[in-house]
Parts: sequence; structure tokens; C-alpha cells
Amino acid sequence: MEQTFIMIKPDGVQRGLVGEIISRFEKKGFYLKGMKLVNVDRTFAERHYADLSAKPFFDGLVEYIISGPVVAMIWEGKNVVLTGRKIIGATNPSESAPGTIRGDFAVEIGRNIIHGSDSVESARKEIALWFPDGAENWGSSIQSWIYE
Ligand code: FUP
Repeated sequence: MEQTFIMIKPDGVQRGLVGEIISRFEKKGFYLKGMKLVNVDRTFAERHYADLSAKPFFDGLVEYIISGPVVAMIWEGKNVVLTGRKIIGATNPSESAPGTIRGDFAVEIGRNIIHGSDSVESARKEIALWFPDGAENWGSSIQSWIYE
């Protein structure tokens, strides 16, 4: 089954949005496969955002991500990568539709509260980076009520 990497950024944690965000993914029917609260250092944040290292906002982005704890999660389900991006909304909160996480809770692109993998391939890489030891295999019993 497809997996994606979702991270609640430091502002999402500090603003008390962890429960709300988890709730939206849970209610959709996705399966929380792994989760941890973690403070990442500069080197790790730079690895996570390596593809953006040439961008003018890169240094500010790294500072933001290391400014407090983040909630790192693996979510699993059919089409979870693309559907997760829809639940999150457009990168710039001024363009994210109401009803999306960023559309409902964020204002600025540099404080957009949540990250979600943009493809199955980047999900695979990000899960390997953030969860090098894998995740608990606890098995949600609700699965048989979500899928036909
Ligand atoms: P996304 O896939 O939605 O996280 O968007 P990107 O990978 O393009 O950008 C990663 C993060 O960089 C965004 F979440 C916010 C930040 N960013 C800026 O701060 N300024 C920009 O102009 C673009 C992105």
C-alpha cells in the first residue's frame, strides 16, 4: 500500500494544530503507520530540503524547520501521496483553498505549517531519511471498513 511522509512544521506544533492535522488524515481513512516528535539539526534539515538548496529562500527555510520540534509521520493508504497533498493544499497559503489545512490555518508561504511528499519516489526517500529504522507494524483494524 502507498505511503507518504507528512511533517507538521514547528509553527504547526507551537500553534497547537497537531491534533487537528492528525484528525483530518485519520477521518479521511488513512492509516497512521509511524509518528515521532523530533528536533532536527541544520545538517538534517538541509538534507531533507536538498533539492531546494539553490533557492533564495533555502537558508530561511532551514532556520524555520530547526526552530522547534516537528511531528514526523508516515501515513498509508490508496493514493495517499496525491490525496495527502490535496488535504494539505497549495504551497502558498494565499492560494490554498478553504477546507485544506493550509487554506484554513496558514497565511504565509514561509510559515505554511505542514509538509507532504510530492511524489511516491520522494515519499520513499523522505521516509528512509526520517525513519531509518522503519515504523511500528501495529495494523489498524479499521482497514477492512475503508477498502472494498
Ligand atoms: P511543497 O512541496 O508544497 O512543500 O513546496 P516546495 O517543495 O516548493 O517548497 C518547500 C517549502 O519551501 C515550502 F513549504 C515553503 C518554502 N517556500 C518558501 O518559503 N518560499 C517559496 O517561494 C517557495 C517555497
